[in-house]
Amino acid sequence: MILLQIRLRGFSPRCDYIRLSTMKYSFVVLCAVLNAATAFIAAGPQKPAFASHTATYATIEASPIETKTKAPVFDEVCDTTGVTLTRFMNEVAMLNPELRELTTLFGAIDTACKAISNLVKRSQLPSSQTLGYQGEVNVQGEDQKKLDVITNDLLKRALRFTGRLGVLASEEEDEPVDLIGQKKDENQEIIIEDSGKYVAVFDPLDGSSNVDAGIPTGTIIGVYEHDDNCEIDPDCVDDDCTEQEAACLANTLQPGTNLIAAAYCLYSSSTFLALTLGNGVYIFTLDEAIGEFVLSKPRVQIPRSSSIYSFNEANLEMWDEPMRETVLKWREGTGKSGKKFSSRYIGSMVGDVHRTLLYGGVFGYPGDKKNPNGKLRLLYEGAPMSFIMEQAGGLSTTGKERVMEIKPKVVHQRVPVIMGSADDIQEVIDAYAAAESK
Ligand code: AHM
Ligand code: MG
Repeated sequence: MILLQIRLRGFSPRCDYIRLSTMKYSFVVLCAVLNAATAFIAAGPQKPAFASHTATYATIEASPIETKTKAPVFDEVCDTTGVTLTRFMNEVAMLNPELRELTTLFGAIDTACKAISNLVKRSQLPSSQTLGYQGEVNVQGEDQKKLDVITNDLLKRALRFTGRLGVLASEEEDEPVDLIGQKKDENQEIIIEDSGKYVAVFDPLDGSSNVDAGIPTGTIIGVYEHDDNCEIDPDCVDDDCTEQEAACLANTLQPGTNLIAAAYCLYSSSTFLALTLGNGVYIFTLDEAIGEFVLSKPRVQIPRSSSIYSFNEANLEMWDEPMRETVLKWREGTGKSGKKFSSRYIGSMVGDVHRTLLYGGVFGYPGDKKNPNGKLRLLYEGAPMSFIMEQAGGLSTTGKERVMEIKPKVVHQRVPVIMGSADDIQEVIDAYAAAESK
């Protein structure tokens, strides 16, 4: 009986979202029995290896997190087509008219993620010639992969043609791109509306050093409100221009607490799109047969504690003392939970965070002696992923402060990031606080 319940919740997220309190109770029971029977036959008498993880994620309990928007509830998730991303966004827009224009933006994100997924998948074919280095170095001194450049262009185009964006900043662009300014010259075809513009920040292909080996990679996107002060007059000269450009730049330098949406796409065994609009985290899976992202894990909740950590442990000797001590305790099983932790590290933030959201645990790239601010970028890696993590009931910290509250000073600013299960991250925060008070 216990086995049946675990399987029911863990392996059938489509059906477990249906609320038992609705009048569709009998339909739910039918779904439950069918799921349980199928899972039981498939699993045989053995206890499933990940039973403890699958039993705790994607639950439907009310989340204690702060909500910014109203979230739609779907009663017929068990039907054949499921809830597509397009339908989800339409329902969000009906409930939150102020987010109506976001639907268009997410239409573009939907298309871009599908196109990038296709590119990444095809990159392994000898005829594609998209693997390897571009021969260029980006502003951060990193060698750009061909796919970094291609996916950056792809995402930029997809977003700019929505007409809903004023400025965008990307890991692969030296400076934020002012779409309004560009409209006046080489890109006449861009339609920019006078109101409702957004600022998008993104990392088009995070973890691209993995891509040649076919290891999971991802796209990270954050969306802020656009400040209308950022209109660049095409006739401006010298200081006048600099001033206007500075106003535009300020649009991208907002703390994570100002984010109105964040999303990531994970290119792995399936293509996933996870998003938050400030009211829970929803994960969609690409159904390639119909070419649609279908809601597969509504209102994901990260387990409160776990026994998995995900760091580049080769840097452990150089980490901040509190971080190093906490991880050493987790290794030995002498931390707060008394559990002996296991290590899982892909080296692709999106993949590592996705697993952390579902199984629980801690993902981090802490500061160290050589790089006190770690490696990850605040604007388009740290802040959007922290928004998603917090909306799933987790925490995200530098050790000393909440990542979401840091206001970036420059576009490519780095930040130490330690995020994951609330109890485990609290242990890290406590260790930093104890070290500080010594
Ligand atoms: P990138 O944006 O240049 O791809 O770098 C970010 C990636 C993250 O996805 C990952 O967490 C980290 O770099 C891995 O770094 P390392 O190879 O030092 O472990
Ligand atoms: Mg990156």
